[in-house]
Amino acid sequence: MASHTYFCVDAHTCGNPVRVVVGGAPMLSHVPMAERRLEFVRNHDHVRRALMFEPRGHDAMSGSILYPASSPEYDVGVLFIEVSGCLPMCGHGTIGTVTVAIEEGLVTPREAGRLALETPAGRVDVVYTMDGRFVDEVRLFNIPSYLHAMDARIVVAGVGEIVLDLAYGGNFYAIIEPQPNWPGLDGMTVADIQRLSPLVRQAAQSALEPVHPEDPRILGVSHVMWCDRPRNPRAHARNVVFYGDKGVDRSPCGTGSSARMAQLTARGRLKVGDDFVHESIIGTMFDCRVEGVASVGNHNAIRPSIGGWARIIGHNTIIVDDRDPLAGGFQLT
Ligand code: PYC
Repeated sequence: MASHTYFCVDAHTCGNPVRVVVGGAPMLSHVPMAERRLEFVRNHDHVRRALMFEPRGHDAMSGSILYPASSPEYDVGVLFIEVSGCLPMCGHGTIGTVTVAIEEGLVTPREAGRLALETPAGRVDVVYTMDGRFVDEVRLFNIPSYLHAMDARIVVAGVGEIVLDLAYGGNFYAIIEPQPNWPGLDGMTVADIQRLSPLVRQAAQSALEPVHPEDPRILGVSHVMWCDRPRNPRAHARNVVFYGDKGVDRSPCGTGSSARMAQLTARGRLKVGDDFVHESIIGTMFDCRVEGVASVGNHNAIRPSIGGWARIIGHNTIIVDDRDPLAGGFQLT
């Protein structure tokens, strides 16, 4: 019988949870974070399930673990954990993690207001502003993001034909805009999103089977983004992102916003220098921007940035005790 204690700081970024594990996480080899992610998935995924699933987490739980970076070019390494697995990159997770790391004094920046993060998807530079001892805003300069496929046609049971784009912004997103068989978000309940998104994801995956052109360890359609016009006059667009088995992002989704800007730029609807304010299902917003161009394999890509805020909501000492029959975590299906 064993009992394990994890020291966590719980936060949320624009409404979506970020549980930052600051003590008790497994040691990993001193290799790049992309390899450490695979090592964690291979040998320690039970830690993710215990901390993300019920009874300690819930269907939308998300978080990160801080590790020493593998090279001096970075300030810290970040492993993203979520109900859906270990993401290569997570935008709302980055904003929450940086807020926690700075406010709790876990990372000392070499230059005030800047951090270089080593994520499994690559280097992510971050700038942040302070209001007294609190982090006010975090802006992350995300990895190159690109449109992978355009106008893919899938058939969704009970809905009919859906046309979608597939874009990468740190995860692969099936992106759906209003169209004859899907009039938009206003008629859609959260239960509808949770019912339809797995069908869309499965069909998009079967049709497109995406693999990152420069890193074959990153593959598969993991997220579905439903898009519509904004409610808030300050925003340019609204979205709801689905992940895991039932997760609905309460924030405007950082990697999703990056994928969306890559899609809109490839379609000529955004250009370098444009701001893009993205609104979430609960009305919170990310201030995003197309910072520049890049390439990913043979694809034209963009360099997106995402600005947002996070708040710490508690210090959480989590116990996983083998005497507990539900120690490994569970999900309702
Ligand atoms: O903000 O990148 C993000 C994200 C991914 C899944 C949920 N949020």
